[in-house]
Amino acid sequence: MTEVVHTPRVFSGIQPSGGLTLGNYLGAIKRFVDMQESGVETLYCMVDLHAITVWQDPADLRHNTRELAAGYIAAGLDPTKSILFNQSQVSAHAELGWIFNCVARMGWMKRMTQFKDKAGKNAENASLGLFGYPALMAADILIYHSTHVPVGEDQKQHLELTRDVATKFNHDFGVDFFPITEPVIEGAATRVMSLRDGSKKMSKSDPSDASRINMTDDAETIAKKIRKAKTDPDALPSEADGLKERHEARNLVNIFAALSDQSVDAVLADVGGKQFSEFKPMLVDLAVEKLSPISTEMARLMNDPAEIDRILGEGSNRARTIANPILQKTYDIVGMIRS
Ligand code: AQP
Repeated sequence: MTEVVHTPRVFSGIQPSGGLTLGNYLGAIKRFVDMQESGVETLYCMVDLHAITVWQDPADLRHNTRELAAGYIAAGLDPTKSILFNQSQVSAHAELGWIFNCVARMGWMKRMTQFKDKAGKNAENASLGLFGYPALMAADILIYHSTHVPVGEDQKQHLELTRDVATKFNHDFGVDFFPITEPVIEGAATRVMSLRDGSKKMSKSDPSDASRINMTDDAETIAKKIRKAKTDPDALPSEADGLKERHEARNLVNIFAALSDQSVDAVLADVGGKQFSEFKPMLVDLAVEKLSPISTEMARLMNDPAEIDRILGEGSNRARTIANPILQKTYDIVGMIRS
């Protein structure tokens, strides 16, 4: 069998399951913009079908989907350069998701740490959708024959499963159809941690608002949250090695590095020896400088929800033109009659 060479194509998505956080911005959206600007074909999705794997109030879901779209655009994603759309408008995701439910194995799903974290102690009461989440995620990616997926560190295991699904499908049907996708996990902030607990990921669904910076927070709120962020009593080290056992300190330095587009080493060369009483105000100034224009633009865009819906509709049309032929070919490979 000759190996098919797939044209580079980037796909990624974020759940409209709450407001955007600094973790989503640094771990995902900022990287999305970099890839858009590199000139490769890029598709970015609001994964609303994933969001409903846990309960979402319908009015909140609509609002959060539009706000996420506004966040994408305000952060630099350009609907004329990237295809921006919401997942449920392109039914091929759900259709391929079903086929992948039949390819993926129960044992693979049971190993997913995100399911264990999100289902918690009451796994029996979790939705079937939450359990099967990674199969739909594999479909999101592979329905476009995507070759690269920029994500935060927490999605690494799901990306490995996507590769397993593609490999098994290709093997089971004796084809070289789906690409083996590369995760792109890069930058100083691939895992932004909670401001209240350096061992926990910053998350939009954390019950404590003080644990995260929301992309809609105003300057005063950002300043208050950073001032109150948990730290330790020591001065900052001059080298990254000195942050190894200092989770909270490392987190703030990583955030500083990512926001200022510097390496951690470069930041520490500058701030090594400073106390947090000096470093935190520097971080506040930087965060406000970088995030305020985004939140202001998000608010402006949210004043015109019809325009956001129009952009998502147009993006969905463009996404369907790529996805539908791949879905038809998949049905054909599987043996479904298409008359
Ligand atoms: N703390 C984080 N640091 C770096 N990257 C992060 N991402 C999320 N949190 C961080 C990245 O953002 C993208 C979208 O994530 P998602 O919304 O689809 O789901 P998630 O990873 O489960 O994010 P949240 O904020 O924790 O959402 P909830 O609370 O609803 O579960 C992914 O690329 C992710 O890596």
